[in-house]
Amino acid sequence: MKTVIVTGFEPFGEDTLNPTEKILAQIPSFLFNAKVIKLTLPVVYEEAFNTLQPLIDEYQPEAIILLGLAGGRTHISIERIAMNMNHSDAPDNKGNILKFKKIISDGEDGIFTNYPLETLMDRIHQAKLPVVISNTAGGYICNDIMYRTLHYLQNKNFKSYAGFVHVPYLPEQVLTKNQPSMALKPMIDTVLLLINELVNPIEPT
Ligand code: PCA
Repeated sequence: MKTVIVTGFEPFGEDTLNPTEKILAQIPSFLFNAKVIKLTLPVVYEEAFNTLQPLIDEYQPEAIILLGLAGGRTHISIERIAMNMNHSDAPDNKGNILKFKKIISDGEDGIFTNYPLETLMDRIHQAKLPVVISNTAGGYICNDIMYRTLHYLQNKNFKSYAGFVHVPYLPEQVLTKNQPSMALKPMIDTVLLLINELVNPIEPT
């Protein structure tokens, strides 16, 4: 049976919940002929990837879908590229603040997701889901794990699809803040669609 790994993150910074944990709770453990491994990761540089890596080795999954919160964004966004740089004012959940710090000292500057973005975006928009492509995953933990994951797969010559999806705040997170939000349902629908498309790809018409 094919396997998909879907990861979310614990809350971080001033936010007491992370929508990605709620998404994971709603994704079945078997669907579309695939086993779905769900994992919540610590918001800590490098540790997030180190938690994921044994599962990549164990399952050599068909696809890896990394989810994170990007508070302030209006749309669900699929990240095109991870950069080889940790740089953020925000401390991680262990208090580390990293700036101007390469993730892998001899790694390439950037690594593109290997998702078939054009086909995926067609399917997503046919399903009327508000998803865009983003050209930056930021300089914090989400970019860190996306870069490390893609770099690891390349080094190991594993053929898994891997990419990162940022989601906006949930409505309950912006009750007193003037920030955009999105209901949980379209987030879940997007992840389900991604699982299906990546595990059972249909040739583009
Ligand atoms: N979002 C953060 C880290 C954890 C999360 O959900 C980010 O965008 O880097």
